[in-house]
Amino acid sequence: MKEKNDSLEKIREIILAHENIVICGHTNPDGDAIGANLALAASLHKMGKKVQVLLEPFGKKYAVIPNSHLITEKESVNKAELFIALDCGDMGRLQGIAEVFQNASCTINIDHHTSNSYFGEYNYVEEHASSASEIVFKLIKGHFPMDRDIASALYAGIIYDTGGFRHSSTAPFTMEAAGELMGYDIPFTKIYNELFDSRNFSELKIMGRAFDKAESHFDGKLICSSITMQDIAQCNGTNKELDAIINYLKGVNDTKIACFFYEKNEMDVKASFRGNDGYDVCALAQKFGGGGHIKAAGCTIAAPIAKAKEMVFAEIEKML
Ligand SMILES: [Mn+2]
Repeated sequence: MKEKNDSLEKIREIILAHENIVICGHTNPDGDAIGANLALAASLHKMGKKVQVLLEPFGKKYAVIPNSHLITEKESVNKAELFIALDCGDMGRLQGIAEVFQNASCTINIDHHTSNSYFGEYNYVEEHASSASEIVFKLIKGHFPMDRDIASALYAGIIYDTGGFRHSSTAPFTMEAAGELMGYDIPFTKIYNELFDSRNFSELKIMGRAFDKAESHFDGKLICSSITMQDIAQCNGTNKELDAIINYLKGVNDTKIACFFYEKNEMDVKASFRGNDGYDVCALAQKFGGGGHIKAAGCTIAAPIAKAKEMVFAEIEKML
C-alpha cells in the first residue's frame, strides 16, 4: 500500500525551482535528523538559496555537527514557498507546525522511516536507506555543493543511525558514501567519539539510574526501564540525555525486545522500542500512534508510566 516515490531528479528539479526554502527535521532530533537537515541546508545555502532550517534544541554532543547557525526559531516561520520535511515519518512529527507545511506552496517529504505516510506533494522515501543523511548524500552528490562541513554532517548522520555501521540497515552503499565523505578530510574520530563516547556527568548519572531500575520480563525476552521527571531532576540532567539508554537495554543477552519509558511531562510518557531479529517494533509503536523503523521505533502515550507499561507489555506479550 506504499505510494509511489518521485525520482531524485524530480526532487532536485523542484528544489532548484524555488528560492525560499524551509527544511524541517523531526521533533526531538537525533544525530541523523540534525546531520541531514544541516547538510542539506548548508548545501542549498551555498547555492544562494534562502534557507530556514527548523530543529528543536538538542544535546551538547551534537555540537560536533557543523552549521547549526542556520537553524531558525520555528516561531519565526509562518509561511513557506517550498517546505522540505526531512527524516520525518508523518506530519505529526513536524515540531507542531504541520499547518505551515500544509499551507506551503510546494512540499517535499524525504525520509527513510518504514511508517512514512507519503504526506508530501513530492515524496522520496527509501525505507531501506540507513539514514536520511545517506539519502541527502545521494541527492546532492555531483549535483549540489558539498564541502568539508557538509560532509561532516552527513557522516555524523550516517554513523548515528547505523550505530557506527552496525545496524542491519548498513549496506555496501552506506560504506561507499561514508568512504567518499571521509575524502573531504572530515574529523571522523572526533565525530564518532562525540556521538557515541562522550556524555555530561548528569547523563552518566541518569544512565546509572536507568540501569539500576531495569527489569527483566517474559523469561528475559523483554528488558525495560523507565526514568521519571524526578529522576532527571535529582541527577541535575535534562530529557535530552536519555538517548543512549535503550541500546544498552537491547544489548542484554537473549533480549528480544527492549523498552524505555520516560515522563515527558505530567501527562505524557515517551516510549522507545528496540527489537532484535524477527520482532517488528514499528508495528508495536504504530498501535500507540507512533512509528519508526522495524528495529527501532517509538511513541508517546498519554498515561502515567505504570499504566503505559501495562498497555505496552500486553501488546508485547502477543508478539513474543
Ligand atoms: Mn533517521
